[in-house]
Amino acid sequence: WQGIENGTGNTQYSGQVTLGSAQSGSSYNLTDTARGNHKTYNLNRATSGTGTLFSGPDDVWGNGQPSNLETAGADAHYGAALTWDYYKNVHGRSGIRGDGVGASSRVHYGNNYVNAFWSDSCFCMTYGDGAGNAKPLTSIDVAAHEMTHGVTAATGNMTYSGESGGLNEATSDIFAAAVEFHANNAQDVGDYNVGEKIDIRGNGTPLRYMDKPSKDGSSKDSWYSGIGSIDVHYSSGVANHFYYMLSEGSGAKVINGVSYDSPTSDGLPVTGIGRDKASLIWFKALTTKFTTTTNYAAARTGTLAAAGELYGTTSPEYNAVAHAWAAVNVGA
Ligand code: ASN
Ligand code: ZN
Repeated sequence: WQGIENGTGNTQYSGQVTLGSAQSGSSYNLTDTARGNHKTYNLNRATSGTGTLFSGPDDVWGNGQPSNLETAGADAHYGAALTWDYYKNVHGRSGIRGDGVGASSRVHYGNNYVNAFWSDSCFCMTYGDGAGNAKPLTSIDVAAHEMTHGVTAATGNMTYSGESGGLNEATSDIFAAAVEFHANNAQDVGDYNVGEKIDIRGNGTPLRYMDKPSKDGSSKDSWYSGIGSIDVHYSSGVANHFYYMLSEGSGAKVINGVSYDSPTSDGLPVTGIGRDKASLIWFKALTTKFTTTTNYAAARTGTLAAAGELYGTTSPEYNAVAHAWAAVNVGA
C-alpha cells in the first residue's frame, strides 16, 4: 500500500517546506504522487546508475545543512515540485512532456562536481555537491533551469549549438527566473540572476545576469553576426536580455531588493509588459513556433507571432516584443 503523504523538507536554500512523499509499509520515500510520481534518488557519489530512492522511517527530510545527505534531496525534490507547479498552473502543462509523467532527480553526483544537468535518456536531473566555496547545485533556479531543458527537448528542441543553442540555454534561464518568482519563497526570492545561491565563482557573484548579461565577463548583451560561434551559455545572453527587457523595460530598477540596470543597443527606451505576459509569449513561441533550427531572427518572428495570437498585432504587447528585440540588436 502506498499512500500520499506530505513530508517536511528542511532545505539548504528554501527553509522548511512541504514535500510530496509516499508511504510504503512503515517507511516513507521521496515519491511525489501528486506530481507524476517524481522521485528523488541519492547517487552517493556515483556517476552512473539510479542510486537509491530517498527513504526512511520518518517523513522529515534533511536538516538544512549540506552534511546531512537528505538535505540536497529535499532541495532537489522541492525545486522539481515548484517547476512542475509552475508549468501546470501558469501554462497548463502537466509535466515536462505534458503527459502527466514525472521525471526524477539524482543528487550527490560524483566528487566535487560543480554542475547540474538534464538528461533525456534517464528523463532526470542530476546535481553535484559543489566544491570549495561552490555550494550544492540544488537551488530553485538551477532545478528549474535543468528541468526546462527537458521541456525544450519535448517542444521546440532547439539544437544545442550555434544560435539555436543560445536560445535553448536562454529558455532554461528564462523559466528558471519565472519559476523562482512564481514560487515566492521567502528565503529564495525571485530575481533575474541565475545561480546566485551557489556562489559558483567563490566571490559571491551569480553565474549569470539577465538585465545585463555581459556583467559575467563572457555573455553577450546584444546580437552580432558570429554570435553563433560562442558557447551557448554566453550566446544565450541576447535572449535573456530580451526577456528581461520585455518584462521590466529599460532603465534602473530594484525588484525584491535586487538592483538592475538594463542597457539598450539602439538607445531607445523600452516599456516592459511584466514578467507574466513575457513568459506566456516565450512559452507559446517555444511550444508552437520554435524548431531545431530557430536562430535569433526566427525567434523574433516566432515571439512576434505568439504575441500577435495572444494579444493582437496592434497591441502594446506586440509592439513591446518588437522594441525589446531592437534593444538587443535583433532587427527586422
Ligand atoms: N548546467 C549546464 C546546463 O544546463 C550543463 C550543461 O552545460 N549542459 O546548461
Ligand atoms: Zn542549461
